[in-house]
Amino acid sequence: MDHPVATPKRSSAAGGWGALKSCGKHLLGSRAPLSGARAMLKANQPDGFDCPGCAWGDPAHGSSFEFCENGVKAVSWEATDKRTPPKFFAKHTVSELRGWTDYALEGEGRLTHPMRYDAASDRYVPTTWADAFAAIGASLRALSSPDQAEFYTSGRASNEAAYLYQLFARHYGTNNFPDCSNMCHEASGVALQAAIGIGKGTVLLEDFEKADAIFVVGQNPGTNHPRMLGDLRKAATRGARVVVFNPVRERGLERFADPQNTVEMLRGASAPVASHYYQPRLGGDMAAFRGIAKAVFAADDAALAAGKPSVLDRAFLAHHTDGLAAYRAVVDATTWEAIEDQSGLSRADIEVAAEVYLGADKVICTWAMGVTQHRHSVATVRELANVLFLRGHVGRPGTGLCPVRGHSNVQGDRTVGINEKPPATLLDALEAEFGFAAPRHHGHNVIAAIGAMLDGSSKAFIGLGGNFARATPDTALVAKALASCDLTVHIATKLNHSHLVPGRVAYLLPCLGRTEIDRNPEGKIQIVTVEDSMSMVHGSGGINKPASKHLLSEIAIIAGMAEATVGSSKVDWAGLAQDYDRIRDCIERTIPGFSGYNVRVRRPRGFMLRNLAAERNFETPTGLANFSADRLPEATEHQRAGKAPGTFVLQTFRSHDQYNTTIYGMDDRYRGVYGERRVVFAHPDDLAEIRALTGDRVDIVGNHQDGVTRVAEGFRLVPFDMPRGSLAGYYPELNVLVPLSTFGEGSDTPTSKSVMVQLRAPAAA
Ligand SMILES: Nc1nc2c(c(=O)[nH]1)N[C@H]1C(S)=C(S)[C@@H](COP(=O)(O)OP(=O)(O)OC[C@H]3O[C@@H](n4cnc5c(=O)[nH]c(N)nc54)[C@H](O)[C@@H]3O)O[C@H]1N2
Ligand SMILES: Nc1nc2c(c(=O)[nH]1)N[C@H]1C(S)=C(S)[C@@H](COP(=O)(O)OP(=O)(O)OC[C@H]3O[C@@H](n4cnc5c(=O)[nH]c(N)nc54)[C@H](O)[C@@H]3O)O[C@H]1N2
Ligand SMILES: [Mo]
Repeated sequence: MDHPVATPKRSSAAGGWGALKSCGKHLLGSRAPLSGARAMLKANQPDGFDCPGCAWGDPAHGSSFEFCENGVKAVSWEATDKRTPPKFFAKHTVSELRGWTDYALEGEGRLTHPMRYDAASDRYVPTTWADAFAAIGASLRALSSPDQAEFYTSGRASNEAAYLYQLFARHYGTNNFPDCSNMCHEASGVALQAAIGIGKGTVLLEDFEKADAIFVVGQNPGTNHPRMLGDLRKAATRGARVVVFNPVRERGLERFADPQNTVEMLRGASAPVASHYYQPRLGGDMAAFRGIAKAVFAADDAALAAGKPSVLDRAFLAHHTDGLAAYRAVVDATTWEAIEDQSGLSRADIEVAAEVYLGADKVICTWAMGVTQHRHSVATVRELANVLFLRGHVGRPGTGLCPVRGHSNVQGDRTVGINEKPPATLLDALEAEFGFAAPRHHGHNVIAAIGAMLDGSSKAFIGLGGNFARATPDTALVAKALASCDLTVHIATKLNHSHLVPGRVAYLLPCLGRTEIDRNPEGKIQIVTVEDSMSMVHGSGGINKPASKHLLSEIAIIAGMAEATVGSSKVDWAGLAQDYDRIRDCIERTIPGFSGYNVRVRRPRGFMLRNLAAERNFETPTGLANFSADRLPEATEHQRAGKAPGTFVLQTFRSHDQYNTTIYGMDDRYRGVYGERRVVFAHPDDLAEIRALTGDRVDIVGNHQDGVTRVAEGFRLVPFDMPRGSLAGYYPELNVLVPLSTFGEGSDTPTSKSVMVQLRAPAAA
């Protein structure tokens, strides 16, 4: 029995002419139409750079230009000809700049000179690279323990930069590696490691061409992984079922017009993507998938009772998995009533999803932040894996688990050692290769790093990219944490709010972006490498002229800081920075899977890191894929909010015009919002009630009962197709409401998708 999606009322599909128009606007708006357009032609090409937009894989065949509106925005953002030179900083004090929006700060363009914060004038002033490195080295050496320093990584850093960075920090003596991944897919890594013995997905891009059903859970690919939408659409067109779980009706998942398809563009046609669209409550996915499992077990019991073959993959379950009996017991013990209440979906609807699952020979399940940013995210990802195990949908063509990564190299950074809990094998390998004693005790993740800065036990923060102050919860507290440091260092391409809460000694170090040519002192062009969501490692070389002649590569900056801090007796930092092939050789000798790195990475599509789980070789302690047997949470935030009158649960997501804390523009075209970001989406019936009490604008007030007052003021209410009792709005503006005190069990990820709030009328102006 099918359950087709109703034709959306909004007239136009995602993609299409709107996307093309928007691209033109962004290329022109960045005032770099030529270099931006030329750069776009080289994005994700064998001889070009890896698109900094997202971590979706590249097609195996053809070098056809893969069009992506948001890739254009990411590239033109970097290839802008606007600059933020020293004279800009001479004009504006840091206190004044703190009053600017994220949009306005980055709108000033690329940073051009290394800058030092001068407290007396409250300004950043130009400095030299040599002075900056010397001062940073001196400050780090002055700390009483290396564990007083935090080494943050944002997931855009290349394998080479990330490897050198972890080498520097470990040589210096700490495993403090807070990482954007702690706020992102940490739950996926933790859950998959336990379930299948590797914290990564098992799917290749080719599998999307073979799957019969693709479950897309808690993800908005139309905005955040537009190239994935093309693959989903192709699958839908050849008849595969695309089953969406998302509380919000996201237009890109409903219909998509492919901007690369001329006929479609001229006809104004578009194709449906989702065959089934379920709108669970926030945090209701574990319950929904538990319901699918319940229906699958019931179907199996019925088949066996009728003397028919089992609907489960009994051979896979017997030879490759552990824990089925305990899982079955916990599924049996979970009532339909609990499942319906927590998921917000009816038993009948869930049974339809189970029929799709049972009717498919090959199933893929993808997910992203809608799954990973809750308290019970690890248990939820395990439940997705449980359900796929039942019919052997791991390690077979056309099947698998697919956490869709965020930053373009967040997966690679982990692979090469950005990990606060490093395995002993990595530390042993580093010691054998370089001859220093690597620290053995675990370090800080994001939540721990913030806590340590706040209580004074950490005194230095180094940021390899990113925007720590805006990406993390409780914005004001994190700003206080950074400002209380003895040393803050930010390696960045554009100015952001993290740079405006300087420590006692503070440096802002501008680096080359991925689109720019990186030459070593002898003039040789260097390439870096990245790993995508499908474990493919490939090269990336810039083609644009650097934004300023004073820029250094991230690698050169890390090498400079390292040499000034720990000296060169064990590691030849300058030599490594001079030729990245040498860094790759070190990676090859110390990290498994990189044999022949320098040769293989120069092949057109790079190479795939061996993923044993994809071969049904599960490196868990049991040597088997492990079922989990977690109970559903007692109550999700949505359920708790439902019981407290006037309380809502808020999710913070991305608009179509942003890249994390980088705001490209004020529109969210697919959701019909233009010219503003201070909006909050609500169900029309809730909206009517709220409006009656508050009017059109509201203040959103945190309701976490942890003693902290949190308010986001003056948000306009927008009606949207989503479950009652929930709200949605944009990150990073709403991070003032996300509490540091609530985080994922086993993942420590802030619960950005289930924030308890109340609404009130704005205080009269
Ligand atoms: N253009 C662009 N591309 C990006 C980024 C960007 O900001 N801009 N960011 C990059 C990064 S770092 C990441 S991690 C990814 C993020 O990619 P996504 O995970 O797609 O990012 P979000 O915008 O947070 O969207 C979350 C989606 O999950 C849904 N959701 C929220 N809560 C729940 C829930 O409880 N259950 C279910 N089933 N759904 C839920 C929301 O309605 C929304 O559609 O994108 C990457 N790519
Ligand atoms: N409430 C809420 N909070 C969230 C999320 C959410 O969904 N809701 N999502 C979380 C997620 S998934 C993530 S990944 C984090 C993101 O957290 P981060 O990775 O810390 O943040 P970004 O906004 O991606 O970082 C943008 C900055 O990176 C710098 N930059 C850009 N390109 C380069 C480069 O090539 N090199 C260097 N060195 N710097 C560069 C620029 O200065 C830019 O200002 O935020 C998390 N925070
Ligand atoms: Mo992310």
